[in-house]
Amino acid sequence: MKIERIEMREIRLPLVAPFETSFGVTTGRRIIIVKVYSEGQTGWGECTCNEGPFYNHEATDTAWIVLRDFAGPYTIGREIEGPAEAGALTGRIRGNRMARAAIETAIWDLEAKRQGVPLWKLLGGTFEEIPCGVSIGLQETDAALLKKIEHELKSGYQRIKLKIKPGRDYEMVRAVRQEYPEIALTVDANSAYTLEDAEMLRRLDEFGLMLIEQPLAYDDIIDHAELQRQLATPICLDESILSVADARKALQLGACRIINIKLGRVSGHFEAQRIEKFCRERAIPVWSGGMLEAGVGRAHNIAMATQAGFVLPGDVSASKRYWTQDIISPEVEVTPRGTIIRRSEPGIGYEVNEARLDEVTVRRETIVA
Ligand code: OSB
Ligand code: MG
Repeated sequence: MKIERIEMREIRLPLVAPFETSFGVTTGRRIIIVKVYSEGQTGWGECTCNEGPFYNHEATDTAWIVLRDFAGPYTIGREIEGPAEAGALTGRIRGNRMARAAIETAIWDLEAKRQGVPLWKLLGGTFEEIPCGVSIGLQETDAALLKKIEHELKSGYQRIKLKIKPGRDYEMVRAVRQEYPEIALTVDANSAYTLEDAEMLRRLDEFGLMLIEQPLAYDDIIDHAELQRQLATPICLDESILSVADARKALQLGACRIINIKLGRVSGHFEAQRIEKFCRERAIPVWSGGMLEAGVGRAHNIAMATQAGFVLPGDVSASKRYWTQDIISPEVEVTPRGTIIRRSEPGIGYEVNEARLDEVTVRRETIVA
């Protein structure tokens, strides 16, 4: 297989509600969507980086340059056996995994369409439906947060994740636990703490959280290992895990007991599969993270999460939680039991709504041999 053409475009999509984390507020997304062409087939990928370099080093504009000037040209016209080799074409690029993954994942979609099979099947997925949770951003007040939680539970979501930061942590989680003593509850700090906060983090143990996500620095596993020794609550790493090598080192050190896999953060489906397998063989649960994706990225996450190691509810929720209108058809829907049912159509299983895509596109670039 040879990729003959890559079209990239930036779209702008306002979020239905602002999303606040410890590193900032997002009100609208600037997303790069990639379409790859080979022998009459096409495949779609989404670059999952944020607008600014605050979650990790990547940002929409830097990803645009990496895609246009490096990852795209390195991919075009090169003969590969299949999508498992796509990542290696851009492997000399350091970091910038979300930019690289936009192309890598698009090639997986293309290959699945070429074979006429759903992407989940090509990936070896087994689950017919995947369990879903929601990630709720920081709210002004506990009352506002409780109202959001009530709404999401009524929709059927199986797990609630709360964003926390210094000053919005122990008391806030206590207020939620008082109202909902039984629900599956997690918290995500996005690296807002240091070991000096260990005492407060230890006190969170009393709330029986399913996990605490990335409490310490994005590039640290040493301090996380120290913290995990002090906590009963399992630590789940997000930002710190970029590869199966990172997963191996983190688990070897005892820096976490659970791993969140984000396709972009780990450079695409190939590396995500390696992490899933490594963790599954060691009974380490994994789950699909989310990056406020539009439909293409969301569809890839759904396919990924059908793989057997994805035993915990993911941050993969319905399109309507984010967008007034998504870029795919049908939009992603969640069942009343809080699951998403895998699709039987070839590739990612959702049609890209190109008219909708054109409507929200602000720039384009085409890369050809
Ligand atoms: O840490 O999981 C995170 C969104 C943007 C950046 C980082 C994170 C998140 C989320 C949202 O938690 C998950 C989603 O609903 O897509
Ligand atoms: Mg996270």
